[in-house]
Amino acid sequence: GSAGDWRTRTIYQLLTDRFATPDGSSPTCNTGDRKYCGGTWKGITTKLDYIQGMGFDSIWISPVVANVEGKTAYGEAFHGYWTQNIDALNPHFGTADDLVNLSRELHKRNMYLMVDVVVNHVAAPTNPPDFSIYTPFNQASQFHPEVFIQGDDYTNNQTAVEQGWLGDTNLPLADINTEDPNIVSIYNNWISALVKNYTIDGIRIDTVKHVRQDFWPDFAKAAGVYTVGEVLDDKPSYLAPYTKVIDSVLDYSTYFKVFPAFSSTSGNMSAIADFVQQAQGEFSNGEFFVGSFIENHDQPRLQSATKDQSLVMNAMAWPFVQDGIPILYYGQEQGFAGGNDPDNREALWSSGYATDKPLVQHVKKLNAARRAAASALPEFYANAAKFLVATPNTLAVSKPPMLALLSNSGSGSSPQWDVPNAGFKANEELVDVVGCGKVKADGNGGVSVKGNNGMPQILMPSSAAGSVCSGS
Ligand code: ABC
Ligand code: CA
Repeated sequence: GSAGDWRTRTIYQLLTDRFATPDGSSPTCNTGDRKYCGGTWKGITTKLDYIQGMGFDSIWISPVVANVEGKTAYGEAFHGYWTQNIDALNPHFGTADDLVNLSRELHKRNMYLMVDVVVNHVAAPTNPPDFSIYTPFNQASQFHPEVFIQGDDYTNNQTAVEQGWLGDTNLPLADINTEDPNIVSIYNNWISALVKNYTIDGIRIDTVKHVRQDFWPDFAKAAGVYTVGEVLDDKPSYLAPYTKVIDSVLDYSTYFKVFPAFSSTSGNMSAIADFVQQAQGEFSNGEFFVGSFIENHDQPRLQSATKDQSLVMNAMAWPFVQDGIPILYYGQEQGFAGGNDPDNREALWSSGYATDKPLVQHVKKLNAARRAAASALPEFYANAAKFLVATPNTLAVSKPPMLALLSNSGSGSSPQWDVPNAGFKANEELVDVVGCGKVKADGNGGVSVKGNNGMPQILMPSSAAGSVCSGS
């Protein structure tokens, strides 16, 4: 799929090792052990109903290539980011047939497959690395010299960020010489074949800021599908240039405002508006193709910071009411609360894949709301979100026909949103697709709403809400 094809989609991010076992068993998985727990591509294939049932039409899976084996200083390579051989698949996740089959089963359901890819480095269980173990890069000359990226390099030495090594002396991530034209062409051929062999619809690219920017356009072209890159930084101005060399980026700059805004009742929500507006101005397609998220496998889960369900429900609504492509990290819907890596990588089978939980139902509504909005008004995806109210404790985000009313004032509170020019028709009947209550626009198409128990509201004309509130 192209970036345009992905814009109408919503993504469920999962860690292949932690999502589902092939036989439906539920082995013990202690995240602290950092070991393979038994999830596979076949396991994912058997659980597509669960994902689709929440309204997602795309999944993002862990890197698929063969990783270093055995126990390293940081455990086993269950997450898939410790490449050893780019020409072989990770046998812990299944066979080539299993991956082809997953892709095929997704496509039968009109779902998309996004695969995570790493080109920046390989992982070295020993220091110095034994370069002969890697395929196809098996010579020291194909790597940058071993110099680790240091703390302030991140802010003042971009060359070090690109040519220095990630990891540490316990487990170096040997940095590939992506300046070498032969290596560039090997990678371009590799990504092109990978996408074709497994009919991949989009790629999530790891460590994008650690490779020179002008490496990326040809790589993205060789992939030929939507490319969304991980540039782990909190400044829109740092992310912006990368939106010009690949389709888009994971929206880390907004994330760094969204997470604290909803982590406590004293968070600052107006900071979200400031950063989103900056990104709308500076990114090459505004915020339209960014991957928008609240959690991922590198960051602590929201419920490690707050257990207040109204804050959690407000935060979860955010990716669904803005311009980018919503991404939900598996397990958030089950209330998982792990902190930093590796605690945030729980096995989903421990939840029993229950679908009657409030957060599962919430996600289902959010997906349905987005779809209803777009079917009522096809320009929905192309209309840039506007902030009609932005205070430390309230936001009103307009993305017609949706008006999202978010707050972080917490359970038990009654947030108030006064939105004089909300853009509705005079006296129009509106429905809040989260709580399914009714609201009436005033004579100028504005609304004045008092919230209940700190919950978010997503207003739409009743005529646009379709069956979102008539179902379960
Ligand atoms: C392992 C252990 C960890 C242990 C670590 C030392 O080693 O599991 O417990 O703490 C993979 C695995 C990890 C593993 C690493 C290293 O490999 O998943 O479990 O950690 O062996 C991507 C992936 C990530 C993956 C890799 C490596 C890269 O999403 O899952 O990790 O393939 C940097 C990279 C970023 C990378 C991230 C983990 O490290 O840039 O691509 N993620 C600053 C820097 C960032 C840096 C970040 C964390 O610190 O600027 O570049 O990310 O080190 C904001 C600032 C940011 C700042 C953040 C923290 O604060 O704007 O700049 O980020 O305000
Ligand atoms: Ca590099």
